[in-house]
Amino acid sequence: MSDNLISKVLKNKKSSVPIWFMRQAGRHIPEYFKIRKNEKNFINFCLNEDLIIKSTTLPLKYYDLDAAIIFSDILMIPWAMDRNVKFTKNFGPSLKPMIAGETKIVRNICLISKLVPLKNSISYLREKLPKSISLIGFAGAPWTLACYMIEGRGSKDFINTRKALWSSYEWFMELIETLIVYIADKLEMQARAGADILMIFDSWSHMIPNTFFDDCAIRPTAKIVDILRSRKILVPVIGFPFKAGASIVKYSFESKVDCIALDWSVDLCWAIKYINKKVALQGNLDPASLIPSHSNHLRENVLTILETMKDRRFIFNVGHGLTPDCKIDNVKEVISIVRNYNMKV
Ligand code: 1CP
Repeated sequence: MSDNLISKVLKNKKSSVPIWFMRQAGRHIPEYFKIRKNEKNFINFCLNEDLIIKSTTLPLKYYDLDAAIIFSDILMIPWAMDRNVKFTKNFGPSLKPMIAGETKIVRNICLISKLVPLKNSISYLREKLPKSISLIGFAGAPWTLACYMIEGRGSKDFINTRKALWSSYEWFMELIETLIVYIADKLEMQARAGADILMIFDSWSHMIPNTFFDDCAIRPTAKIVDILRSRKILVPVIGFPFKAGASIVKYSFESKVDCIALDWSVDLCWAIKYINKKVALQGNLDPASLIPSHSNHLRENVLTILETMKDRRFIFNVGHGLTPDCKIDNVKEVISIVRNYNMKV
């Protein structure tokens, strides 16, 4: 593993605070839309090496960042499972919904062979990017993928997914187990291709009924990490249990991830008190703070985050993805505050 700032933090070494942004690669950078015009079909975009490489490196042209996240989408696994994934402008993703207890769960696809462009892009980028920049590979967590696969689209409450869990628990767990293997395969492929960090996005973990949090979030994540380690993939894993509240504490002790990405609702004083001290932390600026052209509170908030986290192994980030309307100047300002802070301490 290269010895860049993020790897240092994650390998338990003393380091200044690194910085990158979730969802930095697309959407808020005007040139992204120019690149996107070349390929209107988003799945094809995610399968085009040239476009993956251009989008991944785009934020590095604007910002002094410590990481690049590979351009792809969490829904490439359901796509590879033939769930008829489509992205429609102004609507978002749609998939063929799975009927709980009825839809046959496919277990024999060769995921890796369907994602060769992703693998090739990572190999190319790891070769080309400076060693000081981490390359992050990622996947959606089993629960979050199951949410999209059952619901067939995004949702405010994922009621059909939760209903499926209560009505067809064994079927649901078979789906989770199947996804665990595909996710581990995809993460392994990315690490072997050159990703130095892996991230698991559980963007809908706040939709898990509390009684099932272990079954649907903690145990599946721990199993994925176990599979990776058993296959000698030793790169650090960042988990993102979005808005999971107090359950983040148990997740931090049992999910086996090396770092937890904290969402913007988490009180950092609470986090440093209760979250497993062996894991590094990442977060958690509200991405909405980067939308207004001017805010009196932005600088103050960034400094408060840095001060609060000064005794922890910490990576500065947003507490959820950058939105399309966030301002490039605000992102630059945050980076400069973090860099200046590092020079002083
Ligand atoms: O039209 C477009 O250009 C599509 C917009 C877009 C982009 C740029 C989508 C559709 N996905 C992506 C890329 C993407 N997705 C990345 C690449 C790196 C980056 O942008 O920096 C990553 C890491 C993701 C991960 C992802 N996709 C998540 C997890 C992170 C999170 O924000 O919670 C989720 C939930 C998705 C699903 C998804 N993909 C796209 C959309 C519009 C959605 C969300 C739909 C919903 O709200 O349910």
